[in-house]
Amino acid sequence: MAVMVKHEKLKNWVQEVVELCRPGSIHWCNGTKEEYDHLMTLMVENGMADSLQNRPNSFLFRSDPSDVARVEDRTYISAPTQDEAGPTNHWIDPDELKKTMTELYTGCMQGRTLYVIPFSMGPIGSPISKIGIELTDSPYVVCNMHIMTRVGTKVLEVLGTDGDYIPCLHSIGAPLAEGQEDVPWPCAPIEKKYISHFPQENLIWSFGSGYGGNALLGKKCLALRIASAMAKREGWMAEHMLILRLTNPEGRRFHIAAAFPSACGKTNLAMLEPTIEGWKCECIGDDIAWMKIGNDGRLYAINPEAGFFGVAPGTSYNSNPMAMETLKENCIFTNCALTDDGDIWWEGFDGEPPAHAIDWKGNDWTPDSGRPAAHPNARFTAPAAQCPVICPDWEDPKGVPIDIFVFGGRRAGVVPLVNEAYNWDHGVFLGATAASETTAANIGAVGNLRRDPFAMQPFCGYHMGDYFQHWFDMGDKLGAKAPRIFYVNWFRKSPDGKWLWPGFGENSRVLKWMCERVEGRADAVETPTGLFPRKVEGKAGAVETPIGLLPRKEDLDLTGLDIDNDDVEELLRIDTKAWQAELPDIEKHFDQFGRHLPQRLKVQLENLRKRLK
Ligand code: OXD
Ligand code: MN
Repeated sequence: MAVMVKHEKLKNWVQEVVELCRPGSIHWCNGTKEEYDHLMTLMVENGMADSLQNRPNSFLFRSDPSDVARVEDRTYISAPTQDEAGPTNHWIDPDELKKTMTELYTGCMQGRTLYVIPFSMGPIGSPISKIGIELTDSPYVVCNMHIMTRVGTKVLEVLGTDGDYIPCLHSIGAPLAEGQEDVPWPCAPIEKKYISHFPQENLIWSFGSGYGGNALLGKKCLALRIASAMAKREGWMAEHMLILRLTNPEGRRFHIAAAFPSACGKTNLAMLEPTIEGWKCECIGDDIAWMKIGNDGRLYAINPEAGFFGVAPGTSYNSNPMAMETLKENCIFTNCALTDDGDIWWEGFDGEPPAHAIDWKGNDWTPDSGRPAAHPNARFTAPAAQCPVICPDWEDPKGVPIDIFVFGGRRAGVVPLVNEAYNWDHGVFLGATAASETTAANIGAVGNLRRDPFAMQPFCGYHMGDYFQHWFDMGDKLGAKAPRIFYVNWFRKSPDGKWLWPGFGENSRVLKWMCERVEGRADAVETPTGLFPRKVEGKAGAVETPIGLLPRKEDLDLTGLDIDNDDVEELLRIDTKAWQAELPDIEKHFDQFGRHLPQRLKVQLENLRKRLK
């Protein structure tokens, strides 16, 4: 053991896991480049990874075809009672789940190395940060954790002899018998996969999958599911949100935190290049925000991660040039295609498709193959510090003050380009009723509409009804200093299936309207009058509609944008009948929360019903 460990509890836990999982050896990770290079060399030699000849210090992995995404059906919030986990989470009694998983863990690391990864979510030593220790038998996980979190001996120093940490146990669930040949991506079959959370104990047990969201336990498991439960107990917020800073031509800064479901463009928005004159955007994070109320009463956010684990297909110099620049070197690619000149490729990449490639399953591929070369949920893992538009304050331990919350999802119809909530309670209603078409980020059907409240449906570590109440409680504490709340839909289509809004950098036009609404704060309406449409004066105008405040065409800066007038009208049109048709579904959605549904959400639903009459 090269590292001196003075923390008795940690040493004992590692010893217990060694006795249970019986690894061939133990490695305490120090987080150095040498460690990363050594493990990558090992994986390339063992045939688990390809070293990319045309991308410096970058590697391509192909997963087992069954292990390509998060497995929500096998993900558990094992609170003491099912009522505490709520209707949106899978639940198994903690004792029963531990018994089942202990059997699975028994001897599961045979023939493999157990890696001990000390990591910090958030800058090491920041008052908002948390320390985790992941024990894993996957060197792929170690290398990804090097990029996605702050790994190293420094973390153990901060922990000292008795500091708090979140224990995260992970195994790919594929012991290697003596002499048995390994496979490039060992994992367990689906029925043996368990991604388990014990929020009462701040404990994570993951078994059987090597895929990022199931295996890099700092991310979804710690920074969202366990952290959301801690945040509820301790009075802060852990959200599935990107964080960005927009600076207007006068130099005023606005900080925006936006929640969209997985694979709905958070990374693209976080690295936005504004198309409007004089506006600048800087990225602070692309997936998770931890927020606490500061001494001045405002809400401060940090990005607990250190890298981006983004969806590769669709990423290009056209859709996200800053991501493409970030990916130039030092990256890990998973389930992308390999070109003949030793680089990666995916659907939606710039330029012509290669004439020949090796697809994500390792087979020959040509554009005529009739199947995608990269898996739709192929991913890149990239150091955030490499992003050309990373904000200089992205690692500021005290965080950045949030001015605006944005919710949204992927909806081909009904939901307009943007609307503003009338007030905090209405904003919580918008978040609580958010709906989106499902994507390839989870194993399951793609394109089905589902309610995904606050984009947290797969990530909330306790009862979603209580989570809604937590939002109200935070709003009450923040009072007049609470961020303003907006809802967007970049994905509206015409009846013939054409995107109505160009998206990407052009989304800056919508963000500009939001910032101007915030600047004109004194003129904002507090409660709907029911007399609509009524112009609300402010720096940027808005009209009251049954669903919220909408910009008129003239309120949006569309200078230089080639867009049909009819399309803009359609993007801002409220179809009262279509909205009335949403009501029964919202009611059904709310009903599942039973006595946990805050009364204030019922009031909001009734208000919407009245406004739609
Ligand atoms: C992610 C996800 O990986 O949300 O960020 O699935
Ligand atoms: Mn995510």
